[in-house]
Amino acid sequence: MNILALILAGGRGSRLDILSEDRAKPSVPFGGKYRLIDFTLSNCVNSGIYTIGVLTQYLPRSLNKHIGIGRPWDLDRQFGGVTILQPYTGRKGGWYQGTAHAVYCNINYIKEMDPEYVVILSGDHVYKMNYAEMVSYHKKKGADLTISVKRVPMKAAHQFGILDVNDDMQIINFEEKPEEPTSNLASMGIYVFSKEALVNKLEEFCNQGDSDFGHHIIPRMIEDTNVFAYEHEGYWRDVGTLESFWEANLSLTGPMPEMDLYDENWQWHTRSERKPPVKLGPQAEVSESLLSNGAVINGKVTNSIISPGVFIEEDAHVKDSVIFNNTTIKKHSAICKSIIDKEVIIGKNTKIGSCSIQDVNFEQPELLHSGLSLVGKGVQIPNGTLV
Ligand code: ADQ
Ligand code: ADP
Repeated sequence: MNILALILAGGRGSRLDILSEDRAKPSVPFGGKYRLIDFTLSNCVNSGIYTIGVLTQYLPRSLNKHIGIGRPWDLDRQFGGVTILQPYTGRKGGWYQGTAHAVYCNINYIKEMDPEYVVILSGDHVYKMNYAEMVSYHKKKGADLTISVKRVPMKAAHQFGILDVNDDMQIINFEEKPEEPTSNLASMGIYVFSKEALVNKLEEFCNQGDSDFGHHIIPRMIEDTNVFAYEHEGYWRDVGTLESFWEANLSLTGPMPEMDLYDENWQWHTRSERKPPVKLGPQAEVSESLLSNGAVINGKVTNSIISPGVFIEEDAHVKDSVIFNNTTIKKHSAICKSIIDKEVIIGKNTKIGSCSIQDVNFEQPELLHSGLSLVGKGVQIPNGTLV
C-alpha cells in the first residue's frame, strides 16, 4: 500500500506550561530518553510507512534538531523519508490557520508524493498503533475517511471530538469538543483519508483560510461521504496537561505498564545522546524507576523517571518525579511529585514538592500545596530553598 503520513506538530501545547514555552509540544521529553514525537514516528516506521511529512510551526528549533534527517528512525532516504514542512509564503502558503489549513498549505507535497492513502497524525500522543491495519480497515469499508476512536471517561468527553456510529461503525454524528457530550466515543485525532477525498475536500473548503479537521472538515464529510470509526484497543494518551504528562510518565515504572517500551517487535526509536552507562554509587538506592544513559546516582530514587546525564548526589532523594536531561540535584535535597526540566541545578538542603520524606537532613517544612511542582529549564535553585 502506498501511504503518506503527515504529522501535525505545530500546536502550542499551552496546557503543558513552561515545558512547552521554549519547545513545541512534540519535542517535550518523555520516558527518560524519548521525546513525544518519537512514539508517532516509531509507529509509522513499525507500520511500514516510510514517507512522512512533519508539519511544524510553533518553536520548531528543538524539534528540527531532534528529527534532523531522520536517521534514528531509518528515514534518511533518497525517496520519501522524513520532510519537515514549515509554513512558507506563496500562493497556498502563509501561517497555518487550523489543522486542515496546515495540510492544505502542503497540498502540492501530497500531490507530488501521490499516495493512495494519507494518514494524519498528532505529534504529541503516547501509544502503540499499527496504522497499516487501520488503512486495511479503511479500504475494506470503502471509506473516504476513517477516524480512530476510543471510549474515554464521560467527565473528560468535552475535551474531545465526540461521535456516534451505526451498527456498521459508520459515523453518523460528530461534534468537536461539545459542551454537553451525549456519548463518550472520542476521536483520537488520527485520520486515514483516501487521497482523492482529502485533496477534494481541502480544495473545496480551505482556500478561505481558517479551517480545522474537527470543527469544519469532518462534520461536512459526514454529510456526503463515507466516514467510518476504527476502534483502537490498548493504551493511548494525549498528554495535554501537566497532570496527564506526569501520570503517563510514572505509569512506565509499574510492574507491567500498559505502554510497553520493551517489545522487541515494536521498537521505540529516538535520537540518543552519546553518554556513558548509568552509574550507581555506594549509597545509591533505586526502586521502581527508569534510569537513562549517563545518569549518576549517589542518592535515593523512588518511582521516578531519570533522563540522560542527571546527577543525584549523596543523601538526596527523588520520589514520584520526572527529571529531564543534565539536571543536578545536590546533597541532602528532596524532590517529590515534581517535573524538573533540563539543565536545572538544585542546591543542597532544598525541598521541592508536596511530600514527606523522613530521611532527609532538615526540618520538615510546611506544605505549600498538594499538586505538582514544576521547575523550568536552566533554573538554579539556591541551597536551602523550600518550594
Ligand atoms: P486537539 O488536540 O485539541 O483535538 P488541535 O489543537 O487542533 O486539536 O491539535 C491537533 C494536533 O495538531 C496537535 O498535535 C497540534 O499540535 C497540531 N496542530 C494544531 N494546530 C496546528 C497548526 N496550525 N499547524 C500544525 N500543527 C498543528 C484533536 C481533535 C479532536 C480529538 C483530539 C484527540 O480535533 O477531535 O478528540 O485531537 O486528542
Ligand atoms: P530542548 O530543551 O528542547 O532539548 P535543545 O537543547 O534541543 O532544546 O535546543 C533547541 C534548539 O535551540 C537547538 O537547535 C539548539 O541548538 C538551540 N539553542 C539552544 N540554546 C541556544 C542558545 N543559547 N542560542 C542559540 N541557540 C540555542
